[in-house]
Amino acid sequence: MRIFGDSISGNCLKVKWTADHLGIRYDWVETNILEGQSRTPDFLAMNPAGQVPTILLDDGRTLAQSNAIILYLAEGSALVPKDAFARAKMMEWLFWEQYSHEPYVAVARFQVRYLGRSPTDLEARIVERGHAALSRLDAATAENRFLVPGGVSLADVALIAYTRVAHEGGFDLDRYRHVRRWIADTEAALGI
Ligand SMILES: N[C@@H](CCC(=O)N[C@@H](CS)C(=O)NCC(=O)O)C(=O)O
Repeated sequence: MRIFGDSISGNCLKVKWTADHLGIRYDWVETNILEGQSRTPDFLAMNPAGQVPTILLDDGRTLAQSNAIILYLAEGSALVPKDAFARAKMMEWLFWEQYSHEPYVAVARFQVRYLGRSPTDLEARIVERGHAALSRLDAATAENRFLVPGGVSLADVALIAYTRVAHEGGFDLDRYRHVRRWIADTEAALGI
């Protein structure tokens, strides 16, 4: 399998960490999004959305969307709860991450760290919603060691990706002590 990913992207690192944790072999193809390498004709033939991460399986099939990819890779492993309700809870976090966390926490980081914008110049809505997402995570991790009770799961993989670097977008993680504890526990559990 080949993983097309940019190492600056949390969405791509989710895929790398999942594969590494599960001992899945792959070739990493560094794809620089700032240089438009996900928008070349060859790349668009693989993923018309022009985005990383994208994986290319040995039989030629391709798959995009970080959370779809990690779900595919982790099928049958301990990162996906066996119990139907716990699995659905994990999915609840995965969908929430894409709609209510990543568009704010990751976008703020991208604008500050990679586009050179000052955190004080970020759109107020991005900052507000980013803090709302971090507050929700703080409340959840005050109650449970991992997001889905029972052990580390893909919910933690997906949410840690941009949360652990939220400070790079101007979010002060000192305000979220349960989140900081959860980041440390999740990093240890995943070996990242
Ligand atoms: N929802 C998608 C988001 C993918 C995405 O936005 N990828 C960004 C990097 S994090 C990208 O490829 N940007 C380059 C571009 O759109 O040209 C996922 O979770 O994989």
